[in-house]
Amino acid sequence: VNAIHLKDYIAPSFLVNHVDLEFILEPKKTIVTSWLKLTRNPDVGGPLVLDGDELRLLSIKVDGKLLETSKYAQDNSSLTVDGLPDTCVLEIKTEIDPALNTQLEGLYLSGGNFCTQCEAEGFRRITFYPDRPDVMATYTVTMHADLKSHPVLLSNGNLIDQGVGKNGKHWARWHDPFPKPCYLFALVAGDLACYEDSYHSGSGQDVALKIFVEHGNEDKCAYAMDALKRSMRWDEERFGLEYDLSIFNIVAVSDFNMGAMENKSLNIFNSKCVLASSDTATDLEFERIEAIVAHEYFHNWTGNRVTCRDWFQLSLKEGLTVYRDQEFTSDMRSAPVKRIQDVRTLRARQFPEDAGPLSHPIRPETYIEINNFYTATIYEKGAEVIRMMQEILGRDGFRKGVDLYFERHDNQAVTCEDFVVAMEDANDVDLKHFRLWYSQAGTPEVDTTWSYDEVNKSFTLNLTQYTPVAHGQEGKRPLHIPMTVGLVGRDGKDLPLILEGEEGKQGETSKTLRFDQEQQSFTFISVDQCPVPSINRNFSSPIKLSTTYSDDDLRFLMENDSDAFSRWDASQNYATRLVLRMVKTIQEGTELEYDSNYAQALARNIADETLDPAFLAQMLSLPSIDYVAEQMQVADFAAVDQARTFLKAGIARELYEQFLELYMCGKENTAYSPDAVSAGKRAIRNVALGFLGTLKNDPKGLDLIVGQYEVSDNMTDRMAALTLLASMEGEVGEKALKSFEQRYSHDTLVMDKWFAVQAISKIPDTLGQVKNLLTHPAFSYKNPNKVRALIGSFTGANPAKFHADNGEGYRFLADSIIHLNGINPQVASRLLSPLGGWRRMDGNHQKMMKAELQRILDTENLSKDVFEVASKSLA
Ligand code: B3K
Ligand code: ZN
Repeated sequence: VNAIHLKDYIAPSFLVNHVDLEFILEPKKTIVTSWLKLTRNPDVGGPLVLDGDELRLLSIKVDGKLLETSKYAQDNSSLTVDGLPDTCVLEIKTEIDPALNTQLEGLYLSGGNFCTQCEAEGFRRITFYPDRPDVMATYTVTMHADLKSHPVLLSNGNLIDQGVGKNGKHWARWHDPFPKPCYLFALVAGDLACYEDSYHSGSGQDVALKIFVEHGNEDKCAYAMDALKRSMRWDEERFGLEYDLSIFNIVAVSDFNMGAMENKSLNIFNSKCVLASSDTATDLEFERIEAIVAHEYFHNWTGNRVTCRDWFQLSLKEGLTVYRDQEFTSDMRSAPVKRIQDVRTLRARQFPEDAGPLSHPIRPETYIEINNFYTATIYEKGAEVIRMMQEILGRDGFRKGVDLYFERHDNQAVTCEDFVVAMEDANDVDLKHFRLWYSQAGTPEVDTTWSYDEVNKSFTLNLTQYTPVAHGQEGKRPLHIPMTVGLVGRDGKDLPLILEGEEGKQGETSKTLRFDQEQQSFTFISVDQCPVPSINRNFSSPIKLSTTYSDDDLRFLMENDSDAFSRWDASQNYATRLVLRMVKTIQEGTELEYDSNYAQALARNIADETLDPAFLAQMLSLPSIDYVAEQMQVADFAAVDQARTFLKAGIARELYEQFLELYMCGKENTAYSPDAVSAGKRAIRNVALGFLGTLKNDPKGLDLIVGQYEVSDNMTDRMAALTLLASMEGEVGEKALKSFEQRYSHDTLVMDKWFAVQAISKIPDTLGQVKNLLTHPAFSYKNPNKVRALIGSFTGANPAKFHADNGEGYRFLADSIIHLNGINPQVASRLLSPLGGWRRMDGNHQKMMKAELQRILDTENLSKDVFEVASKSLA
């Protein structure tokens, strides 16, 4: 198996100026003809090499003349043509079988409709082509299909012609005037309903907006449409970026490997990320739809107009676009709550990745299968790196850099380096040291100590940074870390900050320090009392912070920190500490003791009526089992689960009256609305219900849960209740699951929730239940959403069950991966990560996990995707 290396990059030998494509669409036999207008790249010699995968070559012509077979060579992944003139038109005819395409990459069928997914390397499964993002061409696409079964024909750009042909066929021709790499090509042909609206841009352009869905789903498009219009407005206002065509289409399909895809003017979405109604989607799903619609739309500039030179630069478009969608959501909803959610995700997904066998820098240097690199590191850490630049340059400086980036690179395929250079040039700063964030993997660990000098009234903060050796990368260097700090006085108010050496300056109450050496001390002067420092406010850098806070300090910050993020983080920190202490007690076999100080600090937050309910809901949500286990040398999921449940029940008992009141008072009689304020009210009520639900033998709590399940008029509340009920043994849980199944058996997306809620259940035989559900008529290995809902939820979101001592969880995951390898390698490979965590387990679990990884590696016909992740995990 060959690895690809960044250092081997060479520009393409031929450029494609224009592509004409013709499709005769039939499920089992589609004929694709392409006419490539080629020009030799003057800088690069060598033959024309086209990529191809599972294609049947029918013929090749050069400038209209059939090419003799001696003039070209074909193997199973490429077609090489030698001796071409410097400019010519190459005509290639191929045959493909969309109906057989279960990988869902290239041209495939979803519910009988043709659709495509080309990023990263799917276009080579449609026709022979230089399938690399630095080859950019304009496209004209003609599709022929059966009129009755496939009345809607879509591709990128504008519809320029259409007609009806013989034998019940029709055709349409689309032209995209913007040069693009082939990974942004898309085609859809099917029987779809259309939900329409329009957008009037700041400069006066009208854009027709259309969302295409399977018939019957028209009533679930309004929210996505509204999110699209708000995204378009926001990008104009925040970044001065307008849409550039008069039509923008979204198509929702049921079978899709990821969330969505930003194809030029024809975004294709997983239906899960489009369809929503109060009866079928939860608040979190509404929020996710809003974010993904925005993300794909924002790619029109960050990704499409300016794209990546090669796939090592993936974070150039993904990190930047995630940063942009995060900012959008903060503006639409609560900024502190969004920051907290994003940090939760980063800690849950990216930190473990960066500490494990698949650790890689945001700009990787090597890969075997690029699809394995659509990771939390590229996306979420990539966004953090962009955010740090914004922190360093300020909002205006950052905007200037973005403007210059577009001025220089519109319609180009560029590198991460080009982006950083634009930031430097626009602001006249040097980001040389900062660049290390692009090439160095691993999460920096920052240790802090501090001291207060009573006599001189000064406060000194000592910072030490260290990045652990990650897989394959030694010799870590100190990074340029923007560290935002504040000092909180006894009365809970921020003290003015004056750094030693900056005496003349007006004291701000939050300051971003430039921390760029292994060890550094920062002294603040004129500090008239001993404060509690608040460090890495708003999570100004993606690091692991270790502090010498006492429990009292943490409680103090939980109640007083003016930075909402740090206030929440103090709460997480404290709860984590308590659970870890209890884990130790469990492991030592002594009696668990409950510490009520934490609950009292929570109580004072509950009593604070100025707090936003959505924020309070975050304050009251304990750190996950995974997060706490991450903090242990040797992870013990069972003990963490037990300790966390004990703490939760203790808090529930102690704050019983408060939770009842939160639950009762938050009740609203207005109709459901998915907006952030209403969602926040539901969130806090459901958090309260969750605490009440931990109390065994409390009929009142159980009544509330059952009552909420039965009467709620929206999926958020119904699902919150069902989640609690599904973890209860016996009739009450079974009854609710049965009724939910009956109510929603017609709705495939809602059935995914039904699968997932059973997979994360705490009942004793969850795995047995999951295995039974594999034969449920609504389950299918061919549908990625189903696989993730049932198998992925059990193996990735039920750690205490997955790591069961008998190893059954591991065996089940390996069996699933081996089965899926032959159906859909991308989906199979993505399921693997829980097994890669074996280094953090005890010897017995390690042995079982490694054996399963080995069993996967011994499978015949292993895909590159699964091979890469499994072999790196075991190494
Ligand atoms: N760019 C796509 C992801 C493609 C994944 C290919 N395996 C969606 C996105 O990030 O917007
Ligand atoms: Zn993206």
